[in-house]
Amino acid sequence: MRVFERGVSDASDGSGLWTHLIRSCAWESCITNSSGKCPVFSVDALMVKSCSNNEGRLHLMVLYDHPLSGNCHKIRLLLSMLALPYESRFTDVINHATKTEEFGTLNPLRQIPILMDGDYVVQDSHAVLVYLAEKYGAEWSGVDAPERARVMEWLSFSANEIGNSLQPARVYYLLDEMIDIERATNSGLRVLKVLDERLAMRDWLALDRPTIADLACFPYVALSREGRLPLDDFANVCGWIERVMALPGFIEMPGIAKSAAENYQHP
Ligand SMILES: N[C@@H](CCC(=O)N[C@@H](CS)C(=O)NCC(=O)O)C(=O)O
Repeated sequence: MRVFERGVSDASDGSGLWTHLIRSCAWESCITNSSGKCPVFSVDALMVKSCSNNEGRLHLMVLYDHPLSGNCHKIRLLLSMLALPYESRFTDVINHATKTEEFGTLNPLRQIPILMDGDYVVQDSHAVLVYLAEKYGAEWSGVDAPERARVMEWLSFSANEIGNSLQPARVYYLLDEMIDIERATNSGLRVLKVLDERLAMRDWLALDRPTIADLACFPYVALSREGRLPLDDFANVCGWIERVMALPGFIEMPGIAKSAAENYQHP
């Protein structure tokens, strides 16, 4: 699978469609045009990979997104791993772009990520992961009740335990947001211990294969150093981070780069 990042400006046909496609997707069936500059997609690839609504019309999914958001990165990872095209709509959450009345009609909690699949709007990173997996890649969410329940346990862990510890600890140090940092740090250490114990005997959190449970928990664990919670004492967690990073379609975000050893300390 290849991700084309270069030649984006050359590739725009004025509608912005190509730009979005190129920015957003990992395509298997791309070819390069004669100038060697801009990727050209075969009609077949577009038909296969584009999404259709209930009337069968083709459309591009829209992700309300911010590059520094770990919650948005969960969705970016799954979209990339499923090779689904989408438009990343920059939402300046740091400067309160979600606080408007208009945004409140999309998500009354005024948070990102939000996914629009045609007219259908899904808010909350975990709900979006479930939606995308059920619709486009069922093996990512569990194929029967016991599997799905196991995946849900870890989605819940991500929303509650990680969302109330590693995520706010990071925001405290990155954005000076006032929180009870002592409590977040202590909870964060407990979270990392639980994960490390879980991963002592297994490669993936929920099942014997990667699922949305791993993608949900991944970003804020991999970013935990930014919340001054280094991973030096959590060797199993470090091994799992490497396995997630090795998955086909894995994409980086600021603070989570394959090449940057300083992202986290390997013991
Ligand atoms: N439970 C939500 C949490 C989403 C969340 O915390 N989003 C942050 C950005 S990463 C946000 O929009 N914060 C703005 C705010 O809460 O006012 C999810 O998993 O999507």
